[in-house]
Amino acid sequence: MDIADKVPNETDRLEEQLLKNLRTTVERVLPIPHYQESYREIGITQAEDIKSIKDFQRLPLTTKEDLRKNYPFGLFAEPMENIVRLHASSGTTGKPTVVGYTRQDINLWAKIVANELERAGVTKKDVVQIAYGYGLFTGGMGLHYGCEELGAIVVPISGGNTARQLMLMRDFGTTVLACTPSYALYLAESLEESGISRDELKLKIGIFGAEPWTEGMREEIEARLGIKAFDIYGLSEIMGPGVALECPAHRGLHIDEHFYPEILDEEGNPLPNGERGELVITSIEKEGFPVLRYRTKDLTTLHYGPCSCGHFGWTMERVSARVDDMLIIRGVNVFPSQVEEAILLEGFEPHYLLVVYRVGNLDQLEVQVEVNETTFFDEVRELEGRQDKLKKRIEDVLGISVRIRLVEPKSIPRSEGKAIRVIDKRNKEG
Ligand code: DLL
Repeated sequence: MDIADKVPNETDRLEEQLLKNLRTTVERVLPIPHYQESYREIGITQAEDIKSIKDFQRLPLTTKEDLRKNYPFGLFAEPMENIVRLHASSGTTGKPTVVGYTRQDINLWAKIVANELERAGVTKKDVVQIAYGYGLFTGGMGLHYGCEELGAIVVPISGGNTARQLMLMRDFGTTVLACTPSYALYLAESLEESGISRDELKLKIGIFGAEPWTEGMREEIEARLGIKAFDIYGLSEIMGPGVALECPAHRGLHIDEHFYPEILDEEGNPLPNGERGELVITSIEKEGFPVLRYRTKDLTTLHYGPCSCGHFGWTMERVSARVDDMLIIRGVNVFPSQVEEAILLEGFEPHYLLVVYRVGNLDQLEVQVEVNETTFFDEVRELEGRQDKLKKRIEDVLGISVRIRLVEPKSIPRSEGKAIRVIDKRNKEG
């Protein structure tokens, strides 16, 4: 369904409202030289020049590069005296991207996250253990303010110190765990070795995001922790966690109405709902750091319409990958999530690493996969059989030959934040 598929009067009203909201963001960014210059080039000097969604879609896209060029505060729309918080991306190369929030932005963010958590079933009676990192990363603080707004009890433990996490989870009666899916899996694994039994815990809900994860990974975490897992999406440039979150129907992540999403193809042309491409987001009502048509580099598909939970609007499918994560191996596009799915389908642990290297001029992909303690002592022949099956499944999915290396239990580094899934040695060797 699209906005245009609703009853005509309702359609006009929704489109008019959306346009009004988008014009407000345009108005807010127009005094910023970066936006002003690029908009003037296409004849837009005032918000009223945007007369339709089509006009809006002519506006230039904003990229991470634009944020870097305007480092640190060049794209802020409010004087610094009105900014009350800064966050920054954890980028490993170059300058970080910096975002600023006014007090109203912080309140809005808290409300958005609180609404979404409520829809996922979190209540003020819940004890929420926030094991996302606190600091410049938006994960910890974003969830923190949202939970407080909801009235839930917050345990601001941040990431790491796994034994302590488990002890407090038991002693405080934690009911909701918020962290990356890879850390949730690590906690589940550590729980099994900790001497604390699952029956001693009161966990029931997981709010997991900040990195791509598969449906198979969800099933694994849900089974091992005995919880319902919800996918939460967000990025610091737009606000932080809470741009979208699943509801109990688990039919995609509902995008909050303060964000206007679009999907673009590789050339930057808009794609209709239902088609997969790069997600582009415009913030609505943000003051300190409004962003217009920001290229997220995340690949997903949009749908528009009602959900059984009462939400009406845009829903995005899980982000399976980032454009940046795509490896091109011998001309073939490879995403780590395709390998993760195959690994789980063959009954291996979702602890894996893709190592890409070059022999002569030929790219090679080695998939390192952990075996667990039980299978480690299986007959060599049995293990070889499973390894061959996994190899065949991955090769069928990717369409290129791969090398599988089964590695010892616990030998792939565990992550307390975003997991590292790929080591690309080609450039260093090349
Ligand atoms: O990761 C914000 C966040 C914190 C989201 C906690 C959810 C929970 P950044 O560090 O700026 O912000 O990274 C943003 O992470 O563009 C995606 O590539 C990826 N990402 C975030 N959530 C998901 C998700 C936070 N649910 C980048 N699924 C985004 C897949 C995700 N990828």
